[in-house]
Amino acid sequence: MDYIDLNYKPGNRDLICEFYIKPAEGANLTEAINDIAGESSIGTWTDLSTMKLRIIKELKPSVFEIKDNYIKIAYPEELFESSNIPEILSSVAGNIFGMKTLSSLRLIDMEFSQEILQSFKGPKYGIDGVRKIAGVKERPLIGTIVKPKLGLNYKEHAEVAYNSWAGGLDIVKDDENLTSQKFSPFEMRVTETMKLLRKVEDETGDTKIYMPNVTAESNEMVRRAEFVENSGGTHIMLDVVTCGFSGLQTIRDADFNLAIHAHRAMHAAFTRSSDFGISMKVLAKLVRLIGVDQLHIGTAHVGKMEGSHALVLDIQNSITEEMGGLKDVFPVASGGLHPGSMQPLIERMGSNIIAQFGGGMHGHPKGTKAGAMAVKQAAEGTMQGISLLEYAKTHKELAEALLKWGG
Ligand code: CAP
Ligand code: MG
Repeated sequence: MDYIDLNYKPGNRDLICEFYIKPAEGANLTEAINDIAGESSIGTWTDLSTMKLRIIKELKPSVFEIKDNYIKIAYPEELFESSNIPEILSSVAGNIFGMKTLSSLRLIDMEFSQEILQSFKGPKYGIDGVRKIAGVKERPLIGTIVKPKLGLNYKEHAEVAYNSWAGGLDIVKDDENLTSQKFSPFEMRVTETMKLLRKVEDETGDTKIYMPNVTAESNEMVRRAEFVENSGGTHIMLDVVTCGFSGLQTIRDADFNLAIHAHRAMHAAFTRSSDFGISMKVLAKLVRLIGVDQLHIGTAHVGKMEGSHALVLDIQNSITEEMGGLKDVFPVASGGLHPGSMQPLIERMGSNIIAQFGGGMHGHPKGTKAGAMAVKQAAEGTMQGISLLEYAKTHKELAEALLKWGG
């Protein structure tokens, strides 16, 4: 069947997908394009005696744009169960990646139809809502990840968190692979850490945020989120790729009074390759649609993870620009950051971000609290437009950090 119709004008009842496609040896582009459009909708490898004109008329997608190896396909929304991300992805990001007629296929962008957009809750808080919880208007929110990633018992964990908040940080989060291991059972860690959070709030008068990692089987995630809410928490974090879109939607639809911090561990298994995969931008739009309030998007090449400045800004736009009336999502920069990274980071990503420092804080020569002070000082200096070297002349913790990691 031929799905190419360059005169088709998509409307708001179409789900639009943009693909990068390269035909395999011996296959031509038109054949490969039609294979994708068919396999991701109503077709298969041969014609069907059971096909009906009605199905072709109502459900056939249109390949309406072909520019070199980039194509856009408009899928009628009736093809999908609008509130079901797993089904939508099983269509437009399913079998097609395995087809022999392709040597490359990347799903690089997705625009949702009106009905699909209206089928999801989207972020509950968004950037403004998280800033309101934190009581921070302008500057970046500054946070840390308790390190080492694994192994601290729950009391040691809580103590590292206390020192991080006492040194001036807004946020402490669990690492992506810390959940409820024997050395740090979830409820005991949350209880102890929340106790010290309240202590440091009393001592400083500042609002502090703890993001426990609830990643687990879906029912267990609901139970853990409920425990955090009952413990007076304001946030949870979860690993959206490893816990899956259904798990995320179960938590979002439970509608806890908890902002959701989305870690993206494992994303690079399919976002990074230039041959086959799904872009981080598509992943970002999907989790915004389902409803997260904060999302890791990279450090625009300032830190340790791949992801160019242009790529990260494109993702940052896709989670903050208008999208069907959904709230925006707080961009999170994390990975290999230290106080000396603050200036280039804000120059590249702006100050409406959450910046997280793990090793680049707990590795400070004078320890965690000094590391937190150095991060806070770096943020203050940067927001005042003062160079970090200059600001370090009167802020020794920052000076010690710059000496160790540079600026
Ligand atoms: C950072 C981190 C984060 C990564 C995630 C880690 O620690 O906690 O998980 O930043 O990467 O485990 O590496 P460091 P991304 O500050 O010590 O590097 O944000 O790109 O998803
Ligand atoms: Mg981590």
